[in-house]
Amino acid sequence: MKIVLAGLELEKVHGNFEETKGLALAANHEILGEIIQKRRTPHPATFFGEGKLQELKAIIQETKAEGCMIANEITPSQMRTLKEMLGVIVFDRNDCILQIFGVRAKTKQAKLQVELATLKHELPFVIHTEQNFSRMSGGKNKGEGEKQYQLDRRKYEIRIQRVEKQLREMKASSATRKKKRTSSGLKMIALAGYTNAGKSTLMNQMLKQCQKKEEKEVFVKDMLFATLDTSVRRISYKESEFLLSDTVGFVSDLPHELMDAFHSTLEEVMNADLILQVVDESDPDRFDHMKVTSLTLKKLEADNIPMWIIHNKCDAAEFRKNEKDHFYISAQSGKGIDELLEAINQMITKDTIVLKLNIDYEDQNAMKLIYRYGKILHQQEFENGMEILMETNRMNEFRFKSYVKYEKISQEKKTDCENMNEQNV
Ligand SMILES: Nc1nc2c(ncn2[C@@H]2O[C@H](COP(=O)(O)OP(=O)(O)OP(=O)(O)O)[C@@H](O)[C@H]2O)c(=O)[nH]1
Ligand SMILES: [Mg+2]
Repeated sequence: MKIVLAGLELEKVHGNFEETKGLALAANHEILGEIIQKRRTPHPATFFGEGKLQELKAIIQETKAEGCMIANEITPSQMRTLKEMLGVIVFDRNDCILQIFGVRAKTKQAKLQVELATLKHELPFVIHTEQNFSRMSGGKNKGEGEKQYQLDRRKYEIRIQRVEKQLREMKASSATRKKKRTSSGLKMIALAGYTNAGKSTLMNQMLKQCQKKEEKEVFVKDMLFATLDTSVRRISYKESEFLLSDTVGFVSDLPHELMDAFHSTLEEVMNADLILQVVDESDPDRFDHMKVTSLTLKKLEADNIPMWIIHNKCDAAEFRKNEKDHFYISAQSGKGIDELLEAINQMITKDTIVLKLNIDYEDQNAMKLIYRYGKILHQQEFENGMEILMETNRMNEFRFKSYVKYEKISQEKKTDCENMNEQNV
């Protein structure tokens, strides 16, 4: 749609204007004109001040724009007033994000999540119209018009309930899948970060470097919100095996209806053992984007999960700085990925525990497991079986729970046991 982009620069800035322009373009709008007003607070009725509104109207007429996008978030009554005064389609930043998500959603779940967010976003506008109509008719006998508005609201409410039910059913089946993954005992590493930072490219590059050809690549494109679902892949690198998840990217002030609707998609991030925050190092606004990511993670209550910063697109950026838990890579060319994989391997393998196992001599299965996943520190033979002191990675603990009686030993005891071993030798 051909639009004029109009925004208020408030004390509390909603995103930045450049980012909003990016959103308008991502929703396939053509920006014919731009206008910004500085104001402490929005005008309660018309959002912009009187003079600016006249200016905006003139630009719309001059450029023959079909619509006006407001770079901020506006109330239902401001929306109605602006529509009447400007005589064109009016939508705000949240509508624009919903439009993008609407076009990008491919899977059934993503489509339903976007539909739910859109319905919930539009419902207050429908209610406002209904109330406004009721006020105008002075609450007398309900006319045809008012009945129609009531029917509209009812339609919204019924549809919301249906979509919520379908999503609940889908969530139940994805919970079973997730349970299976969790019971695999593997560490979950989640890619997170601003949209278009290169999360999906990084996932594909890690799969490529680990030669997991059977694992499907994920979709990559130079556009905002290319990914709207969560994909999880199993990656093996040296002694380590872990799960990597790629999910929807963040943008400032994501509409809360979208955050709610995408909650289950974002659960992989919320349940991760480690978050890799991908940052587009070539983007001058990357520091703002990092703040957005931190805020979003906080909203998801995922801000206490360990996080490494992955500075991506280093092929297109100039500076390079070395900081702890920071990595400098090019997901596209593969540069720096081996260092990242090595660090992950280190993190996973150093997480060891010591188990004391009592095993029957006949239990061949247990011995196979011990040789495959553990390192024997001490072994003592008794009449009915063996007592084995074994070191293994924490993620393998579950394998032994179901097969043999075990007892977890502290690190100090491990040292005792090593001494004991040395004496035995
Ligand atoms: N120059 C350069 N471009 C890259 C690099 N990594 C990714 N890109 C490009 O950046 C764009 C976005 O990449 P994606 O992997 O789709 O980004 P994303 O973070 O998954 O984006 P969303 O799914 O939209 O949130 C694509 O055009 C990639 O080719 C890199 O290391 N260098
Ligand atoms: Mg992506």
